[in-house]
Amino acid sequence: MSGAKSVNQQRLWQRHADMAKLGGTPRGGVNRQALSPEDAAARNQLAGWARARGFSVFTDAIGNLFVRREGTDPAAPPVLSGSHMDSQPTGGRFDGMYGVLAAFEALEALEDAGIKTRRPVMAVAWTNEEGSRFQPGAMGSAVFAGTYRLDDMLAQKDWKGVVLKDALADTLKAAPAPMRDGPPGFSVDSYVEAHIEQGPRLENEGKTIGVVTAIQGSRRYIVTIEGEEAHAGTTPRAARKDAYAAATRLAAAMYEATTDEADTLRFTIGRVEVSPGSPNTVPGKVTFTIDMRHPRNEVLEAHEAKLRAIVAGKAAPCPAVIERVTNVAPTDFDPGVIGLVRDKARALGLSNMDMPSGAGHDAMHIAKLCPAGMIFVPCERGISHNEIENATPQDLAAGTQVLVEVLEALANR
Ligand code: HGY
Ligand code: MN
Ligand code: MN
Repeated sequence: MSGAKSVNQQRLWQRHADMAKLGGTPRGGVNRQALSPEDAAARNQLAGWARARGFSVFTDAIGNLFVRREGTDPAAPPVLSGSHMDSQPTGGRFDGMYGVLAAFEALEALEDAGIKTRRPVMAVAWTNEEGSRFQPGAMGSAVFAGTYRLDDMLAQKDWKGVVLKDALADTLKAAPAPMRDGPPGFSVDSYVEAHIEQGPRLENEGKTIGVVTAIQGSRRYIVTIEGEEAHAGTTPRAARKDAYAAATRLAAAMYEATTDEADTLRFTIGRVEVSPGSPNTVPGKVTFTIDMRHPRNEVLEAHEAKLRAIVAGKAAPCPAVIERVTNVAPTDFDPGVIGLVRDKARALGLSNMDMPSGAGHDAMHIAKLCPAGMIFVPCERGISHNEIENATPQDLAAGTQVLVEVLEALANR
């Protein structure tokens, strides 16, 4: 029996429904933020399913959760597949979770088909991919790849001041798993991540499988503007150091400076904090986040210079600083893995197309360690990072069939 034929569409769909209850929102989405009780519940759920199948489960010092199916050569570097279970605050039930459940379904399908692989095959749920609670995002995979230092990440705080180290300790206490000794990271033969596209191209072109060739570059910043609290009724405009007025000048200039004809540059101000946040006090401090993306690093570089010039020139009379929090270069995936994904999709008679990824994924860090690639499936109207995110059981199963065939080929080469 082939691995693909053992993919169980109903089981996979039901697992999504079970996981969507953990952090489920009234509109049918999920709010399962990194290292929250909901995240811990998802970890326990996955570990419980894994143990019931006789797979081994372990975690590492940044909380990445691994499920291992043994190979005939246990010392061989494993083939790894997975994604993330943390979500945006108003997230969908498929972003990240599909990649984790597809990887787990692949392990189950190999088991059900009685397929032996030389290399172990592993599923992984990376810690804090979204970076919406704790920055930076794709944290667990980046620490695993040696891009970010573990201690630096443990010291990160969320918007309420909670230290990541404490949130991680609480999570691992609520979702206990054997801890792998030593710093995160081990030798991996290859990595393949399944994910919903989070864009409309597959649906528009009527294709089932996205053969992902690359991920665009992404940079994240925090702008901090210092004003001076003052009375809203008595303080003349000429005497004000209004941090929010300065923020609006900066933001307006930045939107202008990042509006490109081809509409390929992505510029987002997603979070703004105004303090003290009182209606009748002139804001004394404003911070806002910037998320900027483009397929070419030199374009990001050039636009970063523009942002810095705007902050330096348009915030007066309020001093302002811009700090770069992340800088992930564009990722090109391994031609061998790309070819394997395309060949297996074809062999399964699934329509497919090569495409880059607009969204960031854990694969961008793991691609630094080993040959890596991604498999996309469509999501309804390309909507994601939204509670109405949707996908079909058929497409999820199709992507998983390609995944299990690719993993088996990689594990036996
Ligand atoms: O932001 C991203 O691209 C990813 O969905 N976290
Ligand atoms: Mn994701
Ligand atoms: Mn996401």
